[in-house]
Amino acid sequence: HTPKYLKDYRPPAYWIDKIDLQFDLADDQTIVTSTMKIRRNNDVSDKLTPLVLDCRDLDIISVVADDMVLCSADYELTPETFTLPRVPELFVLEIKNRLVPHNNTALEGLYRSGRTFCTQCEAQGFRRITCFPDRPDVMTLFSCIITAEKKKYPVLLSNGNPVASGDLDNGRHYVKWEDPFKKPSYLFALVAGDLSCIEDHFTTFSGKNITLKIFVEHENKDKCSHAMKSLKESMAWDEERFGREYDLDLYQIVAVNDFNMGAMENKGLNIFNSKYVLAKTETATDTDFMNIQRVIAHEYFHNWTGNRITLKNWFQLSLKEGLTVFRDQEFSSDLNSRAVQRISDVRKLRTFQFPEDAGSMAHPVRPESYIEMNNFYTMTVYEKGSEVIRMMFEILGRELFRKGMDLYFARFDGQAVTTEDFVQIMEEASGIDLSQFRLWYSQSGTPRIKVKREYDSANRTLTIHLTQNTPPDHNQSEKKPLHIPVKYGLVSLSDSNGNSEPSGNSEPNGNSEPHRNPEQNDHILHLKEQHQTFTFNDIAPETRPSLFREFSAPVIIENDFSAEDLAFLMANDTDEFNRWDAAQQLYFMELKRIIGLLQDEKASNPDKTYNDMAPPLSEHLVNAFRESLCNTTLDRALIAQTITLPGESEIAQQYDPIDVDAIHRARQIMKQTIAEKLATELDDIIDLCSKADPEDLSHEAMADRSLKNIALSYIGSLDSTSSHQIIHKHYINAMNMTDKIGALSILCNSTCEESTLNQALAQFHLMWREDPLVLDKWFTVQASSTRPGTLENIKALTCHPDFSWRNPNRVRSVMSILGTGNPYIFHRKDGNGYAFFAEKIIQLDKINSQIAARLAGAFNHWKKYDLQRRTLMQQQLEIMVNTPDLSRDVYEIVSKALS
Ligand code: B3K
Ligand code: ZN
Repeated sequence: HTPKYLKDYRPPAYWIDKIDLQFDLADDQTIVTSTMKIRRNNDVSDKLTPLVLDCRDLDIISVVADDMVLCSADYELTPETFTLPRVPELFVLEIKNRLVPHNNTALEGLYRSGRTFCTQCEAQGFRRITCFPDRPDVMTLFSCIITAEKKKYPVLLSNGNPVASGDLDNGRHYVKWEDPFKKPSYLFALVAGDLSCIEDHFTTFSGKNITLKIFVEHENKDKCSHAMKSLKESMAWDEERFGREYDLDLYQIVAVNDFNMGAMENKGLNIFNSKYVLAKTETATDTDFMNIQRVIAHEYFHNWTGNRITLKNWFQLSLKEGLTVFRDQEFSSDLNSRAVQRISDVRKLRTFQFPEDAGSMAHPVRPESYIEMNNFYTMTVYEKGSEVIRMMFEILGRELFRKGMDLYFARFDGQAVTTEDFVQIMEEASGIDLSQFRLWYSQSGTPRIKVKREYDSANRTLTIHLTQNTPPDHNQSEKKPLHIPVKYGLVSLSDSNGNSEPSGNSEPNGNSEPHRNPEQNDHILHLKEQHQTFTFNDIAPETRPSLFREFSAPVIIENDFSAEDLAFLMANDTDEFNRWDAAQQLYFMELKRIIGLLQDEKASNPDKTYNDMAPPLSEHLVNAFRESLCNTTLDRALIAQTITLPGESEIAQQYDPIDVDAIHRARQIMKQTIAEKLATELDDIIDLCSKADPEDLSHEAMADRSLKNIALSYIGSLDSTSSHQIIHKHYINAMNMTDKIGALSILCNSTCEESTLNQALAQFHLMWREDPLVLDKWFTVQASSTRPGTLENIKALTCHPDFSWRNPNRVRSVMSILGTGNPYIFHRKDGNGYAFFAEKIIQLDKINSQIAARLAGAFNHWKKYDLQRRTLMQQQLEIMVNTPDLSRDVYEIVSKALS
């Protein structure tokens, strides 16, 4: 399990100009024949340089080099390499090997999902199919002949265009595919099965007619229209916003049930987790609909950012992922609500990426080493990577950023490049110096920004002191100051549009006037030093700065705001994101106060449990909450976001050590008090928002449902039969999945009678047991419950006849929820959560090490807990790391957690 380093990167010794693949598929085995045109890379190799191809556990049948049959003594085969010691400068190599796809439970390479054959090659799955230089900088022309029994596998797909097809003997048939674009092996794909096809068309801006096809199991034919609509929206948006046109005549999407991640952008043949394709209002929630739109777009956008321009090596992963996430976030913002999109993206970043950046797996956006590449498809590479692109967008401004993107596509089309190439092109297009900005790619950790205000009433000046600090970690023991764009406004009652220019300041500490480039976006402070001071002239008293508008940088902001300041910003800031954020800060402030009171009470009465304590909530908080709830002029989707309290994991980040039980109790007290004090207001909102047509997917209808369901969750938090009855009634009357699962999930977290809950769960199961995606939800609501007995129920769920360790969605529906979504249960003080979890990781590792490694990340923050929990987690980590034959995937996560 030795690491690979970025500093060791060398160009490939040989190029593969062309590969012709043939797959002979059968139920028991698949024979793969690969014919490669190989050319020495004379820049780095000579005739003594051996040809080393990657492979993984391949069963080789024959090898022919330039028509010469080789015997096994002519080549060297290890579990991971195939080597020919001496080869000519130019030659043809044919390798035949045997695969057993139905035994491939790793779901990487060629495998079966139900009765369908499919592939997953990113990052390094192609080497499980055939011997090849399986690295993204080797770009090759692919052709692929697939043969299979016609009755069982009528649909045979690969990348590019079908160029020939026909019947063969024994009821078999074939299709030949050719991809006109050179691509790295990770973008290869093959699908064979008995699938339904939904077809549509898109006319590009140059008038080209593209055929769009979505392939699904026959029973899902009625669940594809939203995915198709999203695809067309994506194609139109990429033309409009980035000038990008689709480049093949055919765009195919296949939905499969067994898939390790969300989807895969294979050239011309995307393969999707069915979760991100299939939807109708009876079976999918509003969130599912939004996610489908986003993921369809994301994979489509990869055609330019990822496929046409690809990666020089895997350390550059964020070049395609960060950029493509930025593009999909912008797409969702343009099509839906920008503010709601930003809030949900920032919530995701704060809940998952910030802790990652502070834990044992912390790594820069461009990592410097990896043991298993699959472990680096992280929140940091994706979400922080997108924030880094977003900051460049803010620093350059919309027009120069677009100019930079145009130049990027023109300069690097057809090449494998680096994040450095991207930054350089942005500099070239804009003339803006990004040398300090580059640190965002190489330095890990979340910067903390301290804000201090000073108002001079005699001179009417407002001075803001900003200090940045990134805590040291195993990547860098000393962190340099970053170039941080601080988008801002000044909010006062007299000037409510919140725009004012900072004046220069000539503080003796050497801080200088904020750099102003006429081409740069207005209203951005450029924080570049560790300390910097910005002074604003002619400022009315009672003016509050609104900083980091739209969350202009991925940082932790430590304000000096009082509760009054926050309430003021909540009411008056023109930046919708910052209004929401002010509410969140206010909740945090109150939660911290209550947690403190709980801990104090416990310290003086160690026998008492938190459940017996109920310190009262501050009046100002209830008032601020009421104001938000009853604001009739606001978008209801924004109200829903504003009245959603920070989650337990987000609160936990503010503590070291983390007091899981106090956090849980404080949040519960807050919900219950609000539910009691604002009962009438909540009821009114629920009524008002219950009028939407259950089939309506407009922003307004979705907004109403989200607000209604949040409001219901407050009611459901109360310990009264009448409130449980209200939720139960909503469950019974729900006319779509959003409302159905919304109510069921509230019931699962309430103190309602066991029998009421069990009856509802049984009814739901009976209704939906044939639909795997809906059944996942049934597992999830139970695994998310904080009722006593949940851990025991989770154990029972993993033995349920409908549970399977081989299906990633099902595993996630229970285990990921326990490990990352239900801290109160996972961190049970007796350590049973940890022991169960580790035991299952070890078992799962044998089946699917990628998913097992994801789960193992739940232990990454063990050092942040109290001594008892820390010790218990450490024990489990040690059991795991000492398990014989542990996969590279789990080994990397667990060993890094322990070090
Ligand atoms: N590029 C794929 C992710 C591949 C993950 C490999 N372990 C999906 C995406 O980001 O679009
Ligand atoms: Zn992606």
